[in-house]
Amino acid sequence: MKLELISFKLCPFAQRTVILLNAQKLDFETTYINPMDPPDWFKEISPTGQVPLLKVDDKIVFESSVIGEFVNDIGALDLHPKDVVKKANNRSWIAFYGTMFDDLFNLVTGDEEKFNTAKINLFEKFAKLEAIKNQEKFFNGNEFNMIDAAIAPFFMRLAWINEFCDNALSITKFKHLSAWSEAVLALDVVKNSVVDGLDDVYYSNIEAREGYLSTLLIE
Ligand SMILES: N[C@@H](CCC(=O)N[C@@H](CS)C(=O)NCC(=O)O)C(=O)O
Repeated sequence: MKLELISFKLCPFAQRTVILLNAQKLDFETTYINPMDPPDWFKEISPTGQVPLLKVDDKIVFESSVIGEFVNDIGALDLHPKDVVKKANNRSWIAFYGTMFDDLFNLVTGDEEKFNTAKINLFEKFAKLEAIKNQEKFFNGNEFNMIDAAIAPFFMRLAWINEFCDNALSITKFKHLSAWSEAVLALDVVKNSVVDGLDDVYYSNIEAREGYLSTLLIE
């Protein structure tokens, strides 16, 4: 089975796929495109115009959460809990993260009003996650699972924003969430899921968006 990931270096959803492919030690090729200015061949094969897209031989799988399930199906490890209720619950929270990525986008691109609204929305969601997160290292215990991989790109961007913008979105008051983020970001499979220097690119992206967040940059 030949796997080709169509990706964009800054895309958190594509990063999810990289984490899972690497966690499963699966071989794959990567083709980078700019989804804001996509080549014609991409428009022809992508139903949504979005990355990530996984080519499996000549078939297309799209939507990062579905790609994640597929990678789990073909991988040697089952990165979901065995218990079907826990598994469904994990998938529900993975769907919940989707709106957090929307809030993050609004935080990076929005004016002060949009920034403040997005921050309130996001912190309400953090409180909900904090309330259900246990003392365990990862969401389900000591093992890194799909539910951790799906939020890893979010934690990475949040950590960058806090580093670049004087802790503008500090989550230290959420003890479980903070510890979970640290544990996830410490993993090699997460660290190695982005190209070198992506933090600098992210910094430049915040600057270039000229939103309220860009006024909080400290370097
Ligand atoms: N729900 C999609 C979201 C993917 C997504 O938003 N990708 C962005 C790049 S990070 C994209 O391709 N944007 C181009 C567009 O929407 O036209 C997934 O999880 O795969």
